[in-house]
Amino acid sequence: MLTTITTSKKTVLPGLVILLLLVTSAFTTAPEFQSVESDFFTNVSKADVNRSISGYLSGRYTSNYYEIELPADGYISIDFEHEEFEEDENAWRITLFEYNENEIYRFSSRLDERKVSSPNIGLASDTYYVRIDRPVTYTFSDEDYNLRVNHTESRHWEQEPNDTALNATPMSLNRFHGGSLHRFDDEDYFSFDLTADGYISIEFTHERFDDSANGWRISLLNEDRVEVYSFPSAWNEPEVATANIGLERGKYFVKIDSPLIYSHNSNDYGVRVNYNQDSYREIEPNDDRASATEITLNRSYRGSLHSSSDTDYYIFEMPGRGDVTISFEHDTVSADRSGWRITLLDRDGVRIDSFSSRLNEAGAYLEELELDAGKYYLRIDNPVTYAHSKADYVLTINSGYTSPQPQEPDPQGMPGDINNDGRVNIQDAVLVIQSILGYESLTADQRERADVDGNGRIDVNDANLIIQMTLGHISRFPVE
Ligand SMILES: [Ca+2]
Ligand SMILES: [Ca+2]
Ligand SMILES: [Ca+2]
Ligand SMILES: [Ca+2]
Repeated sequence: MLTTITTSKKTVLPGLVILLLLVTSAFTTAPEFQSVESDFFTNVSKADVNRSISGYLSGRYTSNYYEIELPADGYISIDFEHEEFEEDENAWRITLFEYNENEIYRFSSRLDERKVSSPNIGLASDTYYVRIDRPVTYTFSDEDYNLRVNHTESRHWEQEPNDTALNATPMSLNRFHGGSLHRFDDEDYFSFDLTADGYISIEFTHERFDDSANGWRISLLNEDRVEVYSFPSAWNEPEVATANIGLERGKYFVKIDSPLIYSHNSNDYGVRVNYNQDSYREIEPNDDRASATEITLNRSYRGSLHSSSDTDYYIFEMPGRGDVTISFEHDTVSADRSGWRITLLDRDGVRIDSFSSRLNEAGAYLEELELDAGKYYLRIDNPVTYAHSKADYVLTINSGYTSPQPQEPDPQGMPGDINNDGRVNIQDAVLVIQSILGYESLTADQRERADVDGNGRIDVNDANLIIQMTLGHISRFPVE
Protein backbone atom coordinates (compact mmCIF):
# COMPACT_ATOMS: atom_id res chain seq x y z
CA MET A 1 0.00 0.00 0.00
CA LEU A 2 2.65 2.37 1.11
CA THR A 3 4.68 1.74 -2.02
CA THR A 4 1.74 2.50 -4.24
CA ILE A 5 1.16 5.90 -2.56
CA THR A 6 4.81 6.89 -2.89
CA THR A 7 4.82 6.00 -6.56
CA SER A 8 1.68 8.01 -7.23
CA LYS A 9 3.20 11.04 -5.40
CA LYS A 10 6.28 10.82 -7.59
CA THR A 11 4.22 10.90 -10.73
CA VAL A 12 2.21 13.85 -9.48
CA LEU A 13 5.18 15.98 -8.29
CA PRO A 14 6.64 17.18 -11.63
CA GLY A 15 3.24 18.54 -12.58
CA LEU A 16 3.03 20.45 -9.26
CA VAL A 17 6.48 21.95 -9.71
CA ILE A 18 5.60 23.19 -13.19
CA LEU A 19 2.38 24.67 -11.85
CA LEU A 20 4.28 26.41 -9.01
CA LEU A 21 6.81 27.79 -11.44
CA LEU A 22 4.00 29.21 -13.58
CA VAL A 23 2.41 30.80 -10.53
CA THR A 24 5.71 32.27 -9.33
CA SER A 25 6.57 33.75 -12.69
CA ALA A 26 3.14 35.35 -12.87
CA PHE A 27 3.80 37.25 -9.61
CA THR A 28 7.51 38.09 -9.89
CA THR A 29 7.77 40.83 -7.27
CA ALA A 30 7.39 39.19 -3.89
CA PRO A 31 10.28 40.62 -1.77
CA GLU A 32 9.31 38.77 1.40
CA PHE A 33 10.02 35.45 -0.29
CA GLN A 34 13.14 36.32 -2.23
CA SER A 35 16.24 34.32 -1.58
CA VAL A 36 19.55 36.03 -0.77
CA GLU A 37 20.82 35.28 -4.28
CA SER A 38 17.91 36.93 -6.07
CA ASP A 39 18.17 39.87 -3.65
CA PHE A 40 21.75 40.33 -4.69
CA PHE A 41 20.87 40.70 -8.36
CA THR A 42 17.74 42.78 -7.96
CA ASN A 43 18.73 44.85 -4.97
CA VAL A 44 22.31 45.88 -5.72
CA SER A 45 23.07 49.51 -6.38
CA LYS A 46 26.33 51.27 -7.11
CA ALA A 47 27.74 53.44 -4.35
CA ASP A 48 30.50 55.99 -4.73
CA VAL A 49 33.19 56.22 -2.08
CA ASN A 50 33.29 59.30 0.17
CA ARG A 51 29.59 60.03 -0.39
CA SER A 52 26.61 59.38 1.85
CA ILE A 53 23.90 57.11 0.52
CA SER A 54 20.53 56.81 2.21
CA GLY A 55 18.33 53.76 2.25
CA TYR A 56 15.99 51.61 4.32
CA LEU A 57 15.08 47.97 4.68
CA SER A 58 11.74 47.54 2.96
CA GLY A 59 11.02 44.21 4.62
CA ARG A 60 12.09 41.91 7.41
CA TYR A 61 13.93 39.58 4.98
CA THR A 62 15.24 42.22 2.61
CA SER A 63 18.92 42.80 2.08
CA ASN A 64 20.24 45.93 0.41
CA TYR A 65 23.47 45.50 -1.53
CA TYR A 66 25.90 48.22 -2.52
CA GLU A 67 28.65 47.76 -5.06
CA ILE A 68 31.77 49.76 -4.26
CA GLU A 69 34.57 50.34 -6.71
CA LEU A 70 37.81 51.36 -5.01
CA PRO A 71 39.67 53.65 -7.42
CA ALA A 72 43.12 52.91 -5.90
CA ASP A 73 44.89 50.84 -3.24
CA GLY A 74 44.41 52.20 0.25
CA TYR A 75 42.04 51.74 3.15
CA ILE A 76 38.37 52.30 3.86
CA SER A 77 36.17 52.83 6.87
CA ILE A 78 32.39 52.43 6.82
CA ASP A 79 30.09 54.90 8.62
CA PHE A 80 26.50 53.86 9.35
CA GLU A 81 24.14 56.51 10.75
CA HIS A 82 20.45 56.82 11.61
CA GLU A 83 18.15 58.74 13.88
CA GLU A 84 18.54 57.90 17.57
CA PHE A 85 15.75 55.69 19.03
CA GLU A 86 15.18 54.46 22.55
CA GLU A 87 15.65 50.71 22.20
CA ASP A 88 19.14 49.35 22.78
CA GLU A 89 18.70 46.49 20.30
CA ASN A 90 20.63 45.77 17.14
CA ALA A 91 18.46 46.52 14.13
CA TRP A 92 20.96 46.63 11.27
CA ARG A 93 23.86 44.48 10.24
CA ILE A 94 26.53 45.86 7.90
CA THR A 95 28.70 43.33 6.06
CA LEU A 96 31.67 44.04 3.81
CA PHE A 97 32.61 41.28 1.40
CA GLU A 98 34.55 40.51 -1.75
CA TYR A 99 33.03 39.45 -5.07
CA ASN A 100 33.53 35.77 -4.19
CA GLU A 101 31.33 36.40 -1.11
CA ASN A 102 34.32 36.10 1.18
CA GLU A 103 33.35 38.19 4.20
CA ILE A 104 35.91 40.78 5.27
CA TYR A 105 34.17 42.58 8.09
CA ARG A 106 30.78 42.73 9.78
CA PHE A 107 29.33 44.99 12.44
CA SER A 108 25.93 45.95 13.84
CA SER A 109 24.08 49.14 14.64
CA ARG A 110 21.75 49.48 17.63
CA LEU A 111 18.59 51.57 17.50
CA ASP A 112 19.93 53.90 20.24
CA GLU A 113 23.28 54.29 18.46
CA ARG A 114 23.22 57.28 16.13
CA LYS A 115 26.50 56.44 14.40
CA VAL A 116 28.79 53.42 14.20
CA SER A 117 31.99 53.17 12.20
CA SER A 118 34.23 50.30 11.21
CA PRO A 119 37.98 50.45 11.87
CA ASN A 120 40.19 51.25 8.89
CA ILE A 121 40.43 48.24 6.59
CA GLY A 122 43.25 48.08 4.03
CA LEU A 123 42.08 46.96 0.58
CA ALA A 124 43.51 46.75 -2.91
CA SER A 125 41.86 48.67 -5.73
CA ASP A 126 38.94 46.37 -6.71
CA THR A 127 35.18 45.90 -6.48
CA TYR A 128 33.68 45.18 -3.06
CA TYR A 129 30.15 44.88 -1.68
CA VAL A 130 28.37 46.09 1.43
CA ARG A 131 25.18 44.35 2.52
CA ILE A 132 22.70 45.92 4.93
CA ASP A 133 20.25 43.52 6.52
CA ARG A 134 18.59 42.66 9.81
CA PRO A 135 20.78 40.96 12.43
CA VAL A 136 19.79 37.47 13.50
CA THR A 137 17.30 38.72 16.11
CA TYR A 138 13.63 39.65 15.96
CA THR A 139 14.33 43.36 15.79
CA PHE A 140 13.52 44.98 12.49
CA SER A 141 13.48 48.64 11.55
CA ASP A 142 12.39 50.19 8.28
CA GLU A 143 13.73 53.60 9.34
CA ASP A 144 16.09 55.48 7.04
CA TYR A 145 19.82 55.04 7.38
CA ASN A 146 22.88 56.71 5.87
CA LEU A 147 25.82 54.68 4.63
CA ARG A 148 29.18 56.14 3.73
CA VAL A 149 32.35 54.33 2.63
CA ASN A 150 35.36 56.56 3.30
CA HIS A 151 38.32 55.79 1.11
CA THR A 152 41.90 57.00 1.56
CA GLU A 153 44.46 56.25 -1.11
CA SER A 154 47.76 54.72 0.05
CA ARG A 155 50.37 52.60 -1.64
CA HIS A 156 51.82 51.59 1.73
CA TRP A 157 48.95 49.92 3.49
CA GLU A 158 48.08 46.30 4.17
CA GLN A 159 45.64 44.67 1.74
CA GLU A 160 42.97 42.48 3.29
CA PRO A 161 42.43 39.60 3.33
CA ASN A 162 46.08 38.96 4.19
CA ASP A 163 45.53 36.42 6.95
CA THR A 164 48.03 33.86 5.63
CA ALA A 165 51.59 33.99 4.33
CA LEU A 166 50.23 33.11 0.87
CA ASN A 167 48.16 36.32 0.83
CA ALA A 168 50.84 38.48 2.43
CA THR A 169 50.94 42.13 1.40
CA PRO A 170 54.37 42.84 -0.13
CA MET A 171 56.17 45.59 1.75
CA SER A 172 58.92 47.98 0.67
CA LEU A 173 61.99 48.07 2.88
CA ASN A 174 62.76 51.18 4.94
CA ARG A 175 59.18 52.48 4.66
CA PHE A 176 56.28 52.56 7.08
CA HIS A 177 53.21 50.54 6.14
CA GLY A 178 49.84 51.06 7.76
CA GLY A 179 47.34 48.50 8.92
CA SER A 180 44.90 47.58 11.66
CA LEU A 181 43.64 44.45 13.36
CA HIS A 182 40.05 45.15 12.37
CA ARG A 183 38.82 42.08 14.25
CA PHE A 184 40.20 40.29 17.32
CA ASP A 185 41.12 37.31 15.13
CA ASP A 186 42.54 39.36 12.26
CA GLU A 187 46.08 38.40 11.27
CA ASP A 188 48.11 40.61 8.98
CA TYR A 189 50.97 39.18 6.94
CA PHE A 190 53.47 41.37 5.15
CA SER A 191 56.32 39.95 3.05
CA PHE A 192 59.71 41.34 2.11
CA ASP A 193 62.77 40.12 0.21
CA LEU A 194 66.41 40.57 1.14
CA THR A 195 68.60 40.40 -1.95
CA ALA A 196 71.82 40.09 0.09
CA ASP A 197 72.88 39.07 3.60
CA GLY A 198 72.50 41.87 6.11
CA TYR A 199 70.53 42.92 9.13
CA ILE A 200 67.12 44.38 9.78
CA SER A 201 65.33 46.07 12.62
CA ILE A 202 61.55 46.30 12.91
CA GLU A 203 59.81 49.45 14.13
CA PHE A 204 56.19 49.32 15.25
CA THR A 205 54.17 52.42 16.10
CA HIS A 206 50.61 53.39 17.04
CA GLU A 207 48.72 56.03 18.95
CA ARG A 208 49.26 55.98 22.72
CA PHE A 209 46.36 54.59 24.80
CA ASP A 210 46.01 54.63 28.56
CA ASP A 211 46.29 50.89 29.14
CA SER A 212 49.29 48.63 29.68
CA ALA A 213 47.74 45.57 27.99
CA ASN A 214 49.54 44.13 24.98
CA GLY A 215 47.44 45.03 21.96
CA TRP A 216 49.70 43.67 19.22
CA ARG A 217 52.17 40.88 18.68
CA ILE A 218 54.71 41.30 15.90
CA SER A 219 56.48 38.19 14.60
CA LEU A 220 59.31 37.83 12.12
CA LEU A 221 59.08 34.58 10.15
CA ASN A 222 61.46 33.12 7.62
CA GLU A 223 60.50 31.62 4.26
CA ASP A 224 59.54 28.31 5.94
CA ARG A 225 57.24 30.28 8.31
CA VAL A 226 59.59 29.49 11.19
CA GLU A 227 59.50 32.24 13.79
CA VAL A 228 62.81 34.08 14.12
CA TYR A 229 61.66 36.59 16.71
CA SER A 230 58.42 37.86 18.19
CA PHE A 231 57.67 40.81 20.45
CA PRO A 232 54.58 42.56 21.84
CA SER A 233 53.49 46.19 21.78
CA ALA A 234 51.38 47.51 24.65
CA TRP A 235 48.54 50.03 24.22
CA ASN A 236 50.58 52.64 26.11
CA GLU A 237 53.78 51.89 24.19
CA PRO A 238 53.53 54.00 21.02
CA GLU A 239 56.94 53.04 19.64
CA VAL A 240 58.81 49.74 19.78
CA ALA A 241 61.99 48.96 17.88
CA THR A 242 63.89 45.70 17.80
CA ALA A 243 67.64 45.21 17.96
CA ASN A 244 69.49 44.67 14.70
CA ILE A 245 68.71 41.13 13.58
CA GLY A 246 71.21 39.54 11.20
CA LEU A 247 69.53 37.60 8.37
CA GLU A 248 70.67 35.87 5.25
CA ARG A 249 69.24 36.82 1.89
CA GLY A 250 65.78 35.44 1.19
CA LYS A 251 62.08 35.95 1.71
CA TYR A 252 60.65 36.87 5.10
CA PHE A 253 57.28 37.65 6.65
CA VAL A 254 56.15 40.05 9.33
CA LYS A 255 52.95 38.87 11.00
CA ILE A 256 50.85 41.10 13.23
CA ASP A 257 48.08 39.73 15.42
CA SER A 258 46.43 40.14 18.82
CA PRO A 259 48.21 38.32 21.64
CA LEU A 260 44.94 38.06 23.63
CA ILE A 261 41.27 38.44 22.66
CA TYR A 262 40.39 40.82 25.50
CA SER A 263 43.26 43.20 24.77
CA HIS A 264 42.52 43.55 21.05
CA ASN A 265 43.04 47.07 19.66
CA SER A 266 41.52 47.87 16.27
CA ASN A 267 43.28 51.21 15.74
CA ASP A 268 45.83 51.86 13.03
CA TYR A 269 49.42 50.75 13.42
CA GLY A 270 52.55 51.47 11.42
CA VAL A 271 55.27 48.91 10.74
CA ARG A 272 58.63 49.39 9.08
CA VAL A 273 61.50 47.01 8.27
CA ASN A 274 64.84 48.81 8.16
CA TYR A 275 67.49 46.96 6.20
CA ASN A 276 71.25 47.27 5.78
CA GLN A 277 73.50 45.03 3.74
CA ASP A 278 76.36 43.41 5.71
CA SER A 279 78.38 40.30 4.83
CA TYR A 280 80.06 40.05 8.23
CA ARG A 281 77.18 39.53 10.54
CA GLU A 282 75.53 36.77 12.52
CA ILE A 283 72.71 35.00 10.67
CA GLU A 284 69.62 34.40 12.77
CA PRO A 285 68.29 31.99 13.81
CA ASN A 286 71.62 30.69 15.14
CA ASP A 287 70.45 29.59 18.57
CA ASP A 288 72.07 26.16 18.51
CA ARG A 289 75.25 24.53 17.22
CA ALA A 290 73.50 23.13 14.15
CA SER A 291 72.56 26.63 12.98
CA ALA A 292 75.82 28.35 13.99
CA THR A 293 76.97 31.26 11.82
CA GLU A 294 80.25 30.44 10.03
CA ILE A 295 83.00 32.95 10.68
CA THR A 296 86.64 33.22 9.63
CA LEU A 297 89.74 34.15 11.65
CA ASN A 298 90.95 37.76 11.82
CA ARG A 299 87.63 39.22 10.68
CA SER A 300 85.21 41.23 12.80
CA TYR A 301 81.60 40.09 12.93
CA ARG A 302 78.68 41.99 14.39
CA GLY A 303 75.73 40.52 16.20
CA SER A 304 73.27 41.30 18.97
CA LEU A 305 71.22 39.51 21.58
CA HIS A 306 67.87 40.68 20.22
CA SER A 307 66.07 39.37 23.32
CA SER A 308 67.19 38.23 26.76
CA SER A 309 66.70 34.62 25.64
CA ASP A 310 68.61 34.98 22.37
CA THR A 311 71.71 32.80 22.03
CA ASP A 312 74.18 33.23 19.21
CA TYR A 313 76.40 30.39 18.01
CA TYR A 314 79.38 30.86 15.71
CA ILE A 315 81.62 28.20 14.21
CA PHE A 316 85.22 28.68 13.09
CA GLU A 317 88.07 26.49 12.00
CA MET A 318 91.72 26.44 13.12
CA PRO A 319 93.84 25.35 10.13
CA GLY A 320 96.62 24.20 12.50
CA ARG A 321 97.70 24.34 16.14
CA GLY A 322 98.18 27.95 17.27
CA ASP A 323 97.36 30.82 19.59
CA VAL A 324 94.10 32.73 19.40
CA THR A 325 92.85 35.88 21.07
CA ILE A 326 89.09 36.38 21.20
CA SER A 327 88.01 39.98 21.37
CA PHE A 328 84.48 41.10 22.21
CA GLU A 329 83.65 44.79 21.93
CA HIS A 330 80.49 46.88 22.23
CA ASP A 331 79.15 50.31 23.06
CA THR A 332 79.07 50.99 26.78
CA VAL A 333 75.95 51.27 28.89
CA SER A 334 76.20 52.94 32.31
CA ALA A 335 74.99 49.89 34.30
CA ASP A 336 77.80 47.98 36.02
CA ARG A 337 76.67 44.43 35.24
CA SER A 338 77.73 41.52 33.07
CA GLY A 339 75.95 42.01 29.76
CA TRP A 340 77.30 39.16 27.67
CA ARG A 341 78.87 35.79 28.33
CA ILE A 342 81.19 34.39 25.67
CA THR A 343 81.88 30.66 25.80
CA LEU A 344 84.37 28.75 23.67
CA LEU A 345 83.30 25.16 22.93
CA ASP A 346 84.97 22.30 21.13
CA ARG A 347 83.38 20.60 18.13
CA ASP A 348 81.34 18.37 20.45
CA GLY A 349 79.97 21.32 22.39
CA VAL A 350 82.20 20.80 25.45
CA ARG A 351 83.17 24.05 27.17
CA ILE A 352 86.82 25.03 26.86
CA ASP A 353 86.80 28.49 28.41
CA SER A 354 84.49 31.46 28.93
CA PHE A 355 84.54 35.12 29.88
CA SER A 356 82.07 37.97 30.36
CA SER A 357 81.82 41.50 29.13
CA ARG A 358 80.33 44.10 31.44
CA LEU A 359 77.82 46.63 30.15
CA ASN A 360 79.96 49.60 31.27
CA GLU A 361 83.15 48.27 29.71
CA ALA A 362 83.96 48.72 26.04
CA GLY A 363 84.94 45.08 25.65
CA ALA A 364 86.62 42.00 27.01
CA TYR A 365 89.30 39.62 25.74
CA LEU A 366 90.35 36.05 26.07
CA GLU A 367 94.06 36.09 25.27
CA GLU A 368 96.75 33.69 24.15
CA LEU A 369 94.69 30.56 24.12
CA GLU A 370 96.37 27.63 22.40
CA LEU A 371 94.10 25.57 20.19
CA ASP A 372 94.62 22.45 18.09
CA ALA A 373 93.57 22.30 14.48
CA GLY A 374 89.84 21.71 14.04
CA LYS A 375 86.42 23.23 14.40
CA TYR A 376 85.28 25.26 17.39
CA TYR A 377 82.14 27.04 18.50
CA LEU A 378 81.64 30.35 20.22
CA ARG A 379 78.42 30.94 22.10
CA ILE A 380 77.24 34.41 23.09
CA ASP A 381 74.42 34.62 25.60
CA ASN A 382 73.04 36.57 28.44
CA PRO A 383 74.48 35.76 31.91
CA VAL A 384 71.58 37.37 33.81
CA THR A 385 68.21 38.15 32.26
CA TYR A 386 67.79 41.60 33.81
CA ALA A 387 71.15 42.76 32.46
CA HIS A 388 70.26 42.23 28.83
CA SER A 389 71.49 44.74 26.25
CA LYS A 390 70.27 44.53 22.66
CA ALA A 391 73.15 46.70 21.40
CA ASP A 392 75.40 45.39 18.64
CA TYR A 393 78.59 43.62 19.66
CA VAL A 394 81.73 43.03 17.59
CA LEU A 395 83.38 39.63 17.76
CA THR A 396 86.88 38.92 16.39
CA ILE A 397 89.04 35.82 16.63
CA ASN A 398 92.64 36.82 16.03
CA SER A 399 95.19 34.20 15.13
CA GLY A 400 98.45 33.88 13.23
CA TYR A 401 96.56 31.53 10.99
CA THR A 402 94.39 32.87 8.24
CA SER A 403 91.25 31.01 7.40
CA PRO A 404 90.72 30.23 3.75
CA GLN A 405 88.48 33.17 2.96
CA PRO A 406 85.74 33.07 0.42
CA GLN A 407 86.33 35.76 -2.20
CA GLU A 408 83.77 38.32 -1.14
CA PRO A 409 82.91 40.75 -3.88
CA ASP A 410 83.95 44.14 -2.54
CA PRO A 411 81.84 46.87 -4.14
CA GLN A 412 84.63 49.34 -3.35
CA GLY A 413 87.25 47.18 -5.06
CA MET A 414 89.38 49.42 -7.29
CA PRO A 415 90.48 48.84 -10.85
CA GLY A 416 93.83 47.08 -11.04
CA ASP A 417 93.55 45.61 -7.52
CA ILE A 418 92.85 42.08 -8.69
CA ASN A 419 93.48 40.29 -5.37
CA ASN A 420 91.50 43.03 -3.56
CA ASP A 421 94.09 43.71 -0.86
CA GLY A 422 93.59 47.47 -1.14
CA ARG A 423 96.72 48.15 -3.24
CA VAL A 424 97.68 47.91 -6.89
CA ASN A 425 101.04 46.14 -7.06
CA ILE A 426 103.08 43.65 -9.03
CA GLN A 427 101.05 40.71 -7.64
CA ASP A 428 98.02 42.07 -9.49
CA ALA A 429 100.00 42.26 -12.75
CA VAL A 430 101.17 38.67 -12.18
CA LEU A 431 97.56 37.52 -11.66
CA VAL A 432 96.52 39.17 -14.93
CA ILE A 433 99.41 37.58 -16.86
CA GLN A 434 98.67 34.17 -15.30
CA SER A 435 95.02 34.47 -16.33
CA ILE A 436 96.01 35.43 -19.91
CA LEU A 437 98.25 32.34 -19.99
CA GLY A 438 95.44 30.22 -18.54
CA TYR A 439 97.25 29.40 -15.28
CA GLU A 440 94.73 31.29 -13.19
CA SER A 441 91.01 31.82 -13.56
CA LEU A 442 89.56 35.08 -12.30
CA THR A 443 86.13 35.63 -10.79
CA ALA A 444 83.63 37.96 -12.47
CA ASP A 445 84.54 40.73 -10.00
CA GLN A 446 88.27 40.19 -10.53
CA ARG A 447 87.82 40.30 -14.31
CA GLU A 448 86.01 43.59 -13.97
CA ARG A 449 88.89 45.04 -11.94
CA ALA A 450 91.45 43.54 -14.34
CA ASP A 451 90.02 45.19 -17.45
CA VAL A 452 91.75 48.50 -16.65
CA ASP A 453 91.65 49.81 -20.23
CA GLY A 454 87.93 49.05 -20.39
CA ASN A 455 87.92 47.30 -23.78
CA GLY A 456 85.90 44.36 -22.42
CA ARG A 457 88.83 41.88 -22.64
CA ILE A 458 91.65 40.95 -20.26
CA ASP A 459 94.81 41.15 -22.35
CA VAL A 460 98.49 42.06 -22.20
CA ASN A 461 97.67 45.78 -22.36
CA ASP A 462 95.88 45.49 -18.97
CA ALA A 463 98.96 43.80 -17.43
CA ASN A 464 101.18 46.48 -18.97
CA LEU A 465 99.04 49.30 -17.53
CA ILE A 466 99.09 47.70 -14.06
CA ILE A 467 102.90 47.44 -14.20
CA GLN A 468 103.12 51.10 -15.26
CA MET A 469 100.89 52.05 -12.33
CA THR A 470 103.11 50.01 -9.97
CA LEU A 471 106.20 51.85 -11.29
CA GLY A 472 104.50 55.22 -10.92
CA HIS A 473 104.48 55.98 -14.67
CA ILE A 474 100.71 56.54 -14.67
CA SER A 475 98.46 57.76 -11.86
CA ARG A 476 95.13 56.49 -13.19
CA PHE A 477 93.79 53.81 -15.51
CA PRO A 478 91.78 54.56 -18.67
CA VAL A 479 88.63 53.16 -16.97
CA GLU A 480 88.89 55.59 -14.04
CA1 LIG B 1 44.39 43.93 9.14
CA1 LIG C 1 44.37 40.48 7.91
CA1 LIG D 1 71.58 37.33 17.85
CA1 LIG E 1 70.49 33.89 17.95
